[in-house]
Amino acid sequence: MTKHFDEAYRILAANDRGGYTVPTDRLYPFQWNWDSAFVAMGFATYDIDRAYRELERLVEGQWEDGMIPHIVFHQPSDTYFPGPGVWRTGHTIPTSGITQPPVFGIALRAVHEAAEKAGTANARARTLALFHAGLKWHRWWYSARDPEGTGLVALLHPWESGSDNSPAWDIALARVPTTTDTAVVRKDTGHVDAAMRPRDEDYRRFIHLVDTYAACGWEPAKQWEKAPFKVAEVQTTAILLKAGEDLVHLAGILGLDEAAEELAVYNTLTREALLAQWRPKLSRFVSRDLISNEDIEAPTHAGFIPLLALDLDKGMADAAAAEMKLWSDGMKVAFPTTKPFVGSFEAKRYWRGPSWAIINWLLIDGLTRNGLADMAVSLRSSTVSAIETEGFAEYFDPITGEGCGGLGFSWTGAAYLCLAA
Ligand code: 9WN
Repeated sequence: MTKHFDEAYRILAANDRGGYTVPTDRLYPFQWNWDSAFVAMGFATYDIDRAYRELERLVEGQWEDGMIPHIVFHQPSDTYFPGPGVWRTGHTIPTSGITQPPVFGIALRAVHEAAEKAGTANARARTLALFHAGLKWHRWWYSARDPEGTGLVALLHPWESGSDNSPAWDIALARVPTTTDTAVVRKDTGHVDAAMRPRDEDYRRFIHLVDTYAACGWEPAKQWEKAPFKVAEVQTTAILLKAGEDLVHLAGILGLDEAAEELAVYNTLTREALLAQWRPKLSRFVSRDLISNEDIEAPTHAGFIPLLALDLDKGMADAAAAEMKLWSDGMKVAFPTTKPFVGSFEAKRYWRGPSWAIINWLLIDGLTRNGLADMAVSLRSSTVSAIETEGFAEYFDPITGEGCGGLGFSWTGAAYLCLAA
């Protein structure tokens, strides 16, 4: 076991590029938003200063309007597509123009608590500065991505979900044209097996969206109006709510009553809206396609992420647990990101079936919150033993347990440090 802890420390050190961590060498050579939030929680288990630093460096890329972008291009690299020249966001620190799940507030609370416990000097001041960045970002989510005040936030690009080519987007993404103004010159398939990655057609649609929003000058209201892809998404909304709860908690500690009240209003609205996405006949939550105005019923892990932020009544919690068990039965490594053996399930392709340590981490917290301790324990041990057996892979084939995608992966290291402890 010590050997695996040492390996996790070694990976985080090797992926350090000066206060921020790349997800893995070459395949992802920049700072990614939600990766860094998970990584900060990993650092918080042994190096508080470095944990704060990870979040501080991420916030260097925050936009005036409050958005924290999904990638911050601190230094150039030619091993990734699409780079800053494709995004054309015109910021002093080059960034992408879209965002990613707001795990930031959850991470900030974890880092702050670790700092308090260790009696770290300056903790309060560092937390305070990051708290303001987090608050600004939550305001952005509600104004830019829920302009009608529904309580559910919408994604304008599948990459914003962090679950890029999940079957959840198949119908909505099929409406996006495959034409692009930008040449699509993929680099990912030079690093990992193309059979594990999104298809070329998906990439053309991803880049069509980037071109569309760049033509809007990255202005949120214009993008909202022109977006050919608009999904009110339950995974992101649940993460936003949990992060919102954690920021309220921090506001209490920091004596910021007005901020606490403002966040609590958002949280109440979102809690009700998220609960309304529960579908008893599916025993899970569903996202909504805001263009067709239909539920997205594709069976993906995202339907269970709301457990992270809601206290379900026993009937709902038991139903969700029974459904999760059905998906996990017979799997070597839970939890599959798509229900096994439905038509869209692919055990090795990105987000269409594989198990990811960070998704398991969110599910474990959700199961624990909802009194499903046995399932939480077994998911935790399945995750830890997958890493110990296969190494710190980006994700795992749920059927064979094989480690896939990039290796020496930062968030898998962070997940190990937090889950195996
Ligand atoms: C696009 C870095 C990121 C993760 C995402 C994962 C993958 C990027 C890509 O890698 O996405 O953002 O190029 O495939 O899907 O969740 O943050 O690890």
